[in-house]
Amino acid sequence: MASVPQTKISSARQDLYRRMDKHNTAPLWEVLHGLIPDEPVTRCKPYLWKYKDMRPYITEAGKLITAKEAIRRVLVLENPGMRGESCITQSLYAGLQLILPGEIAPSHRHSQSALRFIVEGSGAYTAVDGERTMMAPGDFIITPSWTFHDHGNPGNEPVVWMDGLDIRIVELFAAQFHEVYPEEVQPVTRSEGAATARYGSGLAPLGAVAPFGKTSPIFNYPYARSRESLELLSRDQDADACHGWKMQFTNPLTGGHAMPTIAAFIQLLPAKFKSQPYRCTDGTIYSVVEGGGSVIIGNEKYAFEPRDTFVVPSWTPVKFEAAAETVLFSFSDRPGQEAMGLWREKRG
Ligand code: GTQ
Repeated sequence: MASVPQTKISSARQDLYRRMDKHNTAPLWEVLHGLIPDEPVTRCKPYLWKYKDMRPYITEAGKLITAKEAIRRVLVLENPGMRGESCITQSLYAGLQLILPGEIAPSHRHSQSALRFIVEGSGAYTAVDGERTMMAPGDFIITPSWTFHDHGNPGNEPVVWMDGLDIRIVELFAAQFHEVYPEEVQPVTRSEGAATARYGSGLAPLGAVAPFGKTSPIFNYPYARSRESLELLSRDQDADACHGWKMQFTNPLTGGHAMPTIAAFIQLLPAKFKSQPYRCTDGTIYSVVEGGGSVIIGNEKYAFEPRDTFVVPSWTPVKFEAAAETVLFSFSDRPGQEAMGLWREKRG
């Protein structure tokens, strides 16, 4: 081979590529490094959406379109590195949904799983598979895959929550299904609190069959309980240098993550806390619940306050500086990575 001149090789290669190309065939060696990079590569960029910038757009959208017409009146939080793709990380979707007093967001179901994290207002409900739950700020609510769900606001104030969906994960597998319920609102078949009573107090009915398959049978994890758990945890053990006091929402029937595709967390950072740098392979979306401070994501520094949303891309170092005692909610695609043996983290 050494005797064949470089230019000749190169034009012979080009000629081979052209002929193969007609048969939908391509040379791996031209793309190998891009396909198998040394470390995570993603178009996902760090970003922080200030709620005080978002709130006027949400209000204006509320005047221009009804929940009924929109089906879901949501402002999609688009990652600046992936504009137009309706995603906040490569695998996850996030948006801010508004429901005004008297409105209904009609019932449907889809194979994508959804979470709701309530950002502002109370008096609205979400219904899942025949049971309604009222929403209050800080509540973490799950809509399991393929369960009919509708939202309604019989109260007297606007309610806004962050939606998190595994849209890109389901799309990757081309396993998307969607169906509209024949009526606007599904009938209520169980009393409010039934799911929590059956599964959410360390009990389960004898012979319980998981009502939502791989998803937690509890679909509302109220903030009052999460906050109290953080508070009590913080009294008995030292804060973790990277996370403060951090807990994951679990499925009481398995002890694992509450959803099969999305992990959700809540953490408490003490006032004046400066975290050690941390990175992990699950790009993570945060919603600020209480407190304030700043976060350094890679080379970007953002000040945050309650109701802001920010995104930390995969394998990007994150550092927190809490000015006041701070509570952060977050979610990521960790369960899928763990199931496939891919998840990694690095401290320091
Ligand atoms: O509430 O069912 O943000 O189906 C996107 C798609 C919310 C919902 C979104 C949805 C929903």
